[in-house]
Amino acid sequence: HHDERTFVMVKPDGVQRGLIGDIVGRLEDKGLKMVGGKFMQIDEELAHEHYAEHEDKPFFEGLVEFITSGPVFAMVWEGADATRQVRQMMGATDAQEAAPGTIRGDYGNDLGHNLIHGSDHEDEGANEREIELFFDEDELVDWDLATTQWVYE
Ligand code: YYY
Ligand code: MG
Repeated sequence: HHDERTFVMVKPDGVQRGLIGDIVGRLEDKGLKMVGGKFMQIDEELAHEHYAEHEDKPFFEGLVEFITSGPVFAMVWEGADATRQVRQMMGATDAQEAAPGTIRGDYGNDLGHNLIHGSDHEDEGANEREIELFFDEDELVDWDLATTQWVYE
């Protein structure tokens, strides 16, 4: 199946630094297919819901402040094993530790300002939950990407 969907977001630092195009380009180059995209501002309530798992962590307040500090580009991408593939392309959470060649490793140099969010592949159903939180069903586009037959056997 090439149809696993995952939630991806260019965070406010990535938007401010003009990296939307680069990040989208990397996912396109991988052969993944965008099926939804929304340039938007996250409010306090959505931030709390999205990062609910981190509610009790000491960095939570700063995380909410950062993610609501400017516009983000929220997306849904589709492909084989998409959630884990995107996580691999993102690199480690701390951009200082992320390997060169990953998005965080190539563009970031900080733990909090790490440019991109992707659903956690180790958290069962996180992808579907996050997609539902950010997108209505009618905002997702069912379409055939012409190159898919050349990306997958
Ligand atoms: O999924 P991922 O973004 O890689 O990391 P999470 O552990 O889910 O943490 C979410 C977010 O919180 C992370 O991208 C940066 C920030 N954060 C932080 O500021 N300080 C930490 N010690 C851990 C995470
Ligand atoms: Mg996470």
